[in-house]
Amino acid sequence: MAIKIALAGNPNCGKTTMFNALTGANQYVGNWPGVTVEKKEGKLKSKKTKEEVIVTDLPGIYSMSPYTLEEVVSRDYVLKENPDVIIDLVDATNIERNLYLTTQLIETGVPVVIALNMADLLAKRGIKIDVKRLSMLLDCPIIETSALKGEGLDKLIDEAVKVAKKSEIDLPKDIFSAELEGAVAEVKSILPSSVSEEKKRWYAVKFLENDSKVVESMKLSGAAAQTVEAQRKALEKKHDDDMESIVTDERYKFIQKIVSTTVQKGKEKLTTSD
Ligand code: BGO
Repeated sequence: MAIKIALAGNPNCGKTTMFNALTGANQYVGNWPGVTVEKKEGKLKSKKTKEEVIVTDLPGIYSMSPYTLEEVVSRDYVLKENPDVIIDLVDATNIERNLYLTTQLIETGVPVVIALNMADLLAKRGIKIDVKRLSMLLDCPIIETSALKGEGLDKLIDEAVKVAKKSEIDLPKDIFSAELEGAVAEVKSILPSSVSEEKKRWYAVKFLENDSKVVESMKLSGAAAQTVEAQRKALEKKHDDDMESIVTDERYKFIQKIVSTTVQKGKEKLTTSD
């Protein structure tokens, strides 16, 4: 069976350039079922892998919330079509903003490999990233790439294929405060057994946020729904804020914490060649 790779990332992170570099002319362009959002798929052109590898280019998005067609298309693909691995393109020159989506992708239970793209611009921009440490803190492999120059792509695919073939399943790591993690754990414990262990974190966070698509898609028992409601209300009261904002804040706090010890921004070098 072919290995399925999903390419995800923010708009402008270099996803089209990467998709073209990986698949060359072996592309099929259509639409996602029922919507006018473009769907691009292609066969990996690299001769390095024995297996057939299909790359699906997900729409560029900033978040996995349920508000835009692009977000819903990406979520449905990741959660329902069982890709073997997600390659998450992160624009290395804009790392804080890009990691916001990463914190949501790693929650889905689908293994993630980060392509730290635009790596060719880092030295010019005076940015230094401790990639090894960042990888450890996010608990996922990171490969530096330049989609534009075709650098790091073989290594990226090797890593993605390795992760796709791994038989053991890693559970997503905790990234929130102890208080929010406590609520997530409570909600995880009342989810139906039809939700696989590795996907429980995603569903727990989404139920806490009262995500309309998730609430519509999964009917909870009365007692389970009450547990979710009680956890949400307690946190909203304490923080005097809505749950989605509380979760967003906690994601950014986590990102700031890890970026503060892994990314150094120096003076930009003055060149005209960017
Ligand atoms: C223009 N390194 C560098 N330096 N640039 C990259 C890389 C990389 O690794 N990857 C992509 N780019 P898309 P989305 C452009 O179009 O693939 C560049 O939205 C320009 N165009 O070349 O389109 C890429 O699909 C004029 O740049 O991203 C593109 O994710 C001047 O990043 C841009 C400068 O890539 C976005 C750049 C007329």
